[in-house]
Amino acid sequence: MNQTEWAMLEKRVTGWIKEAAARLRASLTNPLEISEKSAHNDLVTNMDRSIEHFLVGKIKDHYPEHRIISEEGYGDEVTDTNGILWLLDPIDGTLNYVMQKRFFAISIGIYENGEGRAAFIYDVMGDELFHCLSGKGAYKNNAKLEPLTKIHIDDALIDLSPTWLKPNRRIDEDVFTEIIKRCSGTRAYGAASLELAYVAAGLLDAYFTMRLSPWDYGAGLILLSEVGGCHSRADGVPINILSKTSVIAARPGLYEDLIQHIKEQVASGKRLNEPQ
Ligand code: 2AM
Ligand code: CA
Ligand code: CA
Ligand code: CA
Repeated sequence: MNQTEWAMLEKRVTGWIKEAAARLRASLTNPLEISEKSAHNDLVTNMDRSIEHFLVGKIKDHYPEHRIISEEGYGDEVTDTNGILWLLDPIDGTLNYVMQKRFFAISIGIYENGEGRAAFIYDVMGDELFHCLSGKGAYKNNAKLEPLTKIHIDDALIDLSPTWLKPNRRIDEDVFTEIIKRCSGTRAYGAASLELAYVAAGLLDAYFTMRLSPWDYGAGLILLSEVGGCHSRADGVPINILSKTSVIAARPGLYEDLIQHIKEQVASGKRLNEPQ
């Protein structure tokens, strides 16, 4: 697609997201149909499905040749990154949507032949849209995000998703003890796309989680790259955007320090396995 077409896409997608968000806000006053997926805290609602159905319909109407990977099953079977690929999460942070009625997002990342092109992460209740067209700067609503600068690990605010403490974790639980003791503070917001957007916006310094899917991180990684942030799997290997993976994302400098720490832990015999 040429520049004009990307600019048109940016307008369209922003409109679709705002329309979907209005439906989500309205839904909070109605009873939800909630069911469990893989675990008691892995939920899906009628609204996850209905918002995905709405957005996939819009994408297919306007871009029939593009392919979609999405969480709730309205997307395509995709096994390669050729052409234009949308990574779509209709509600990122479903547990927050159900329990907290806030801190959930619509997340859309768009890749062309495996390269990030556009990202949209909308905090529905906070009314904050983090977005970028790659190479054109990243924005939080109308404010341009600054390039990320280096900081020392002792001054870092680090978001650690507790997936690294779960019974099926693939990492030894003391891998991060030293980091947690040293850093400025830890957080866990429970919506991966927003946590990545917060790193991009300099509101968090790093984010670490042991298990995400393409629709969780697709947009966030593009946004982060746009402001000079770094990301990879926990072992430092680049993320394959078709895979379930651990994700470490951080400011430059801090990223290298965290990877170095993990590598030292693994060298001393600690366990670190990728999700299957
Ligand atoms: P979701 O709400 O779209 O499922 C917090 O748990 C973060 O991890 C959310 O962004 C959530 O996305 C994501 N996540 C990924 N896999 C998950 C799983 N199996 N159970 C719960 N959350 C999951
Ligand atoms: Ca889910
Ligand atoms: Ca998600
Ligand atoms: Ca979801």
